[in-house]
Amino acid sequence: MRCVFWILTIFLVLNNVVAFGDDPKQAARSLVNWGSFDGALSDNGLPAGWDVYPVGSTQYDCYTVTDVSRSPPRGLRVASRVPWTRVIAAQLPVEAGTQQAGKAWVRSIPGSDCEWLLRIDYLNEAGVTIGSSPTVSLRPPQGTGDAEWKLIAVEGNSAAFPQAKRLIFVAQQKEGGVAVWDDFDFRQFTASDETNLLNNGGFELLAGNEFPGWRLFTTEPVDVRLSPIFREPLRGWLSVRIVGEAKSAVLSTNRLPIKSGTGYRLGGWHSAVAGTGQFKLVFWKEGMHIATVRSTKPARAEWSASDDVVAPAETVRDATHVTVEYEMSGKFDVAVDALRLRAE
Ligand SMILES: [Ca+2]
Repeated sequence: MRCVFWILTIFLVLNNVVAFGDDPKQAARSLVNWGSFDGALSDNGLPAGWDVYPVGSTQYDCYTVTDVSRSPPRGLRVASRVPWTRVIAAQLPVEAGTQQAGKAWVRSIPGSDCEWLLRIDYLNEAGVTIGSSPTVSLRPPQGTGDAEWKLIAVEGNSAAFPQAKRLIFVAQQKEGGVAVWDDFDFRQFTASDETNLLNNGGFELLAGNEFPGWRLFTTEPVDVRLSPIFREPLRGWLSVRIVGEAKSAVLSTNRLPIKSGTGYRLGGWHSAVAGTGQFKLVFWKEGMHIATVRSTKPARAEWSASDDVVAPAETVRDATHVTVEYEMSGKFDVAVDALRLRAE
């Protein structure tokens, strides 16, 4: 039995090393045609393969400009006077067993009131949308004249929609907004078959500096900042970096409902430029704290994995909810990625 366990463990470790070292998404090229608008444009003023909806409407402007762009020479200026202007950046066949990741940069033209959405839609043979990835939305503070470039990122999994034959990568802009978009990117790659009870455990959904599904708590109003980083040890584009100083700062999910009679295991990757942090599972019965399980592996300078946060079923049998947390204290500059929560 023990022998089988070790063989399985070694297999899993080797398998992970191969998977992490050979990230198909890193190798694949973007499936968006001229995502930075530096190639040939077709009759609709956009690169081939791009579309804008509602078709034929005069209630929006959508054209490339050279005076504002994130990567010169061009960006895509969109002014929406319909409830939503939809820009389709890519439309392609979807293969079974694939995951997708899309991202785009956007900035508002000061004085306009913007709201943006990014999403992947999955279509059946007849071209009807049968499902979507989580939608990531971003709304810069109104009237601030905030003209900083912001990144929006989204990911989807075609396994959720077995009938899907095609997909579209969609950016939407709300009525009243005037903005410039640039550097669209979309990749399709072999899906991971690992189960994960966490949404956005890999920090691949991003709206500016906010990671949907995650919140940062600190004991005092000090400067603790979240930001995306592209130093990428694992599958995907993004990791979260947390920099600051506090007696205690906690990056946490919302309370996730759990099943009674089940144990849980949390895994994740982290690294620290300064200070350190640790993974935690915190169990709740309704609003009451029941138990906390912590990792014993602090973050080090280089990325390292932790898979030691284990809550046996008997310890948490009364719990109704769990929060997945990453806790820091003192002065810290840490990065976290690839959190995975499993029932066992
Ligand atoms: Ca990631």
